[in-house]
Amino acid sequence: GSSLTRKFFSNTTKAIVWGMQQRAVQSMLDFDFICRRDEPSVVAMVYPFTGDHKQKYYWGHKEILIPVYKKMSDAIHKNKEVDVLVNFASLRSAYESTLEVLEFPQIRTVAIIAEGIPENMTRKLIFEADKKGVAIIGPATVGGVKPGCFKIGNTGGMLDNILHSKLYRPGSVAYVSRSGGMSNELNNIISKATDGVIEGIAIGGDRYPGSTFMDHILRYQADPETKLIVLLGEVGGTEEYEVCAALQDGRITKPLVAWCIGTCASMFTSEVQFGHAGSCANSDRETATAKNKALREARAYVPDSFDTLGELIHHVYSELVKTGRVVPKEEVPPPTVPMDYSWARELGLIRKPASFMTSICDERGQELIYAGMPISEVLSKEVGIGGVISLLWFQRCLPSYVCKFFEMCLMVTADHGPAVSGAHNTIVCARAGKDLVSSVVSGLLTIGDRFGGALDGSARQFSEAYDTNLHPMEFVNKMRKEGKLILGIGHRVKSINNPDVRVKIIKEFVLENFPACPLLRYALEVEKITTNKKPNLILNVDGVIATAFVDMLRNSGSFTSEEAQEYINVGAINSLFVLGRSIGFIGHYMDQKRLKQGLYRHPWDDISYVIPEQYN
Ligand code: Q5B
Repeated sequence: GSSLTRKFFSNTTKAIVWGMQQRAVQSMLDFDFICRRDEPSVVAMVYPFTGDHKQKYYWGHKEILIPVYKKMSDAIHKNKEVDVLVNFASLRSAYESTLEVLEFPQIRTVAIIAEGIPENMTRKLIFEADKKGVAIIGPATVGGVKPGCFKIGNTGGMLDNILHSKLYRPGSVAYVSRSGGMSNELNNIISKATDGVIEGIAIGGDRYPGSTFMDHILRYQADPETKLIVLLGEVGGTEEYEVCAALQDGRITKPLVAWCIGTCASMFTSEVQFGHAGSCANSDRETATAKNKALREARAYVPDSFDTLGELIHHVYSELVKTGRVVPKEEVPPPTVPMDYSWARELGLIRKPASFMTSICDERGQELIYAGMPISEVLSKEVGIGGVISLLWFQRCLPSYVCKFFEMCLMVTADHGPAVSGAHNTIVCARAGKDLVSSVVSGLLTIGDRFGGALDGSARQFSEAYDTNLHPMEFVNKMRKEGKLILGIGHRVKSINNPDVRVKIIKEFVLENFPACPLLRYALEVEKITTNKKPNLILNVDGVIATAFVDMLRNSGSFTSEEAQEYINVGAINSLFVLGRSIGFIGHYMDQKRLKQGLYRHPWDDISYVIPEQYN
């Protein structure tokens, strides 16, 4: 590894992050903010799989944009002040991206997060970096932290952890560990036992770390602000013996507290490979116990176990304070960083009225739920389309005769030929080259009081007349007096001489199966009067469905009278025709496309031109 004694990070360090690591970048920016840095430490990201663009991050309360570059060279050339790369590339691309960045002399420190990079490749990277005097932290590490200055990626964990370990301001204790997870524990232990961490590096768990314990310990030795050094070694490797040598030959003079984890390895009868690639003792010398013994003999402060590491650090630190070598600084509270909304909500700290409410369908769980019924049950109970309608439109399971009624209505209204307003529009639209949705919508938009959408008005008119005890004749006369058409009455082509079979089918089913159908019976009385005047003034398909629908709402026992009225008021009665006829419109769209019909133009001989003759 490189023996660089320079400072790696300051409170003006600027870095580039390789990889789309939005959480890590936000965590670095939040750290910067609580450290009271003037500017964010991350100035750019590199991600070769998208084009150049910008990403939004928080800087305290504000939102800022950080550019993402496709090419490393662009990121580096546009940010001359950057000297650190935090490389989140995967084990497959970490080698190449690190080699690439070593071509740019402005980059002085590279943190490699990936675990599992082949050892021969890591060694090549170390060789190249050494030649160029570039420091490498990692691979297989979370990185490191310099309180008050800079944080690599996810080091230190969540913000509350960072605040708890007071990493927002420097202390006087520097540490080096292999493990990233244990570095978090050290942040905690050191913050409790002393005035806090001044710098902490996790060199990573690989057999060939880019920088070594010694590299960092010698940096800490050279830094006048560092008063106490903590080393957390582990089973495997022999580097701790170099630390012993440096303690003995005077290269390390600052107090050094050390512990090697993995002493439990001796309890196993066979050789133990711990989690890190490098944590396996290949000889007695590499065991944690042997290394702890050597460190103790070399004048390091070594506790009896990891459990008392904090006490020992506190003891050594207290001596430094007593002798005046450490003068604890006054605590200044860090600025607050607003908590992320989603996190605060998860912790139950905040609530907010939802801007959206829904009461029919829940797709968040493993299984889609229609009004309380899981979709598997919808299918296993064979509730049919009618059952799905009762769940999604009315939030309840309606009796099976009602579901059957819905399905029959959909079937009889599904289509009534190409000549009716809606189908005609769909066909013209499809022939103009439009898509399915546009063509179907064009047809649906014709549904209204005159064509197919007379159900709502019909339900209203008939129920109002019935509820106010108007005799059918009085109702017909009243409507005529007011110059209003009775909605649900009359048809262009159907009449008593050419009865509408659809009406007959629905009427017979309803009369037979509904517990009561006073409104339909009332409408049939009205029909007797209107057909007496003109044979085409029959109760039409809209009228029969509308009055039966109201009878269902009022007499099925599934709705209160208020609920029944609500559906009439909100215009829900057209629903069955709208849904049914959509089937036909889709059919007409497909048919026109299948028949390869060209653009429709209405023939002139079918248009009567009645232009005012202004100049006569
Ligand atoms: N008169 C449907 O009229 C139609 C009267 C009436 C009192 C009435 C007309 C009407 C109400 C709306 C309605 C749904 C325009 C129809 C449907 C789906 C469809 C369509 C399809 C499918 C037909 C002649 C004389 C006049 C009028 C009087 C007419 N209707 N009086 N109440 N309701 N109905 N729409 O034949 O004295 O001579 O001046 O608006 O329910 O859309 O297949 O085509 O599945 O796609 O053009 O079935 O009834 O009759 O307007 O020339 O009137 O009867 O006042 O009296 P017509 P008009 P007068 S189903």
